[in-house]
Amino acid sequence: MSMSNSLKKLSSCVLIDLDGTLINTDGVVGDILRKYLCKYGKQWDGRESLKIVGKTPVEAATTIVEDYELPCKVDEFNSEFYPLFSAQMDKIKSLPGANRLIRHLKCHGVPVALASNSSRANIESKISYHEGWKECFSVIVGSDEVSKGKPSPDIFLEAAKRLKKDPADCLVIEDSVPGVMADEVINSLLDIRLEKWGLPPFQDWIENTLPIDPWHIGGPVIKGFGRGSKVLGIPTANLSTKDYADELVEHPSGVYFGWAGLAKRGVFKMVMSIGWNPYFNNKEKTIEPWLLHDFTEDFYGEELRLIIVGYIRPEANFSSLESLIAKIHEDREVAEKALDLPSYAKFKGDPYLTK
Ligand code: ADP
Ligand code: RBF
Ligand code: MG
Repeated sequence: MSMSNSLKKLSSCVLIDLDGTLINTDGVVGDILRKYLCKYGKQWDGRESLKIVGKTPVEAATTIVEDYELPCKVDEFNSEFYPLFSAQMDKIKSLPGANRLIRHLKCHGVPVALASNSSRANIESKISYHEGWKECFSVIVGSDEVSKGKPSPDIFLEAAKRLKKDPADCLVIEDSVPGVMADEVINSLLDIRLEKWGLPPFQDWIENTLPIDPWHIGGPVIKGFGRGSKVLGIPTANLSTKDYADELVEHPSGVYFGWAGLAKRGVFKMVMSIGWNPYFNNKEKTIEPWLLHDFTEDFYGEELRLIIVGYIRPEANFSSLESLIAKIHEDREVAEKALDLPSYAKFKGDPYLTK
């Protein structure tokens, strides 16, 4: 996810991309292609979605037909793919922070243009499944309305023109477009600080935490890498990730907090990392909750229930182990304090935690 602003000066409006930025199109596209390619005896490699999301319809189809050596023409592929895609459009979910962002901009009267490589008709269908979204965009530009799609700047220039703004006054929010330079790269929409770009700041951060829609996960505590207590002095009761594959894709990596329940031991405050732990460069996304309590024994295999109520920061890399440890202790203090606020404390009694 990147944000770019050509001169890094104050912006008065926003040009925003749709697929991969506001909605998670990959999931539905992947499901369709997995089945579709079977027909030709080919197997969909999920990583390919990186190559096609954000492309114009013709470019995306060309990539698939060529990469999989399909015995059909690009327009034949498209005439079969689009009806399947349209039938599944209602299943495309908004990305975390998308609703919050566009509603905030609308509420503060900041003009927003939706600038996407999809066709205009497809953009309109996709957003029709998200209540209140259409009204949030003053302008919509699709790739069929300009001569060249992204990474050519035509779509953005046309969007600025229709907003009656100078392109230099526009903040562009976009997931990665190859070949486009960004002024700032962020991990997810949760990390946008609009005030940096001269736009009205979000007012929903409380005491350095961002409330999220509570997320419930639970399962037996599994063995991790064996380094939490040993290397960091910070034990983390890992949960299996394969049981939450879909949720993990949906939730940005980062540091979160909430409540943790162990049926025989009680309910405890908890701060956790979800992600690849850049300092250790894990190959897989892990879920690592640190329960803020001194236990006298391990509890491997016990059912651990979590209600994740807020977000603190993106995962980071550190120049030393000491600085990683110091940051995690800072996260602990933030979480410990925030969880006493009524809006977070109220989840402590939720029966999900101990049932
Ligand atoms: P692993 O790599 O196997 O996860 P850790 O060194 O991270 O090992 O230690 C985690 C284990 O320590 C947990 O699975 C749990 O059994 C135990 N443990 C003890 N105290 C805590 C705590 N406060 N928070 C989380 N786990 C704890
Ligand atoms: N690891 C990182 O590489 N970068 C981080 O920013 C980071 N933040 C963490 C925050 C918390 C609250 C916790 C509990 C862990 C964090 N870790 C982070 C993960 C830590 O590396 C992990 O617990 C160990 O790798 C043990 O498996
Ligand atoms: Mg652990």
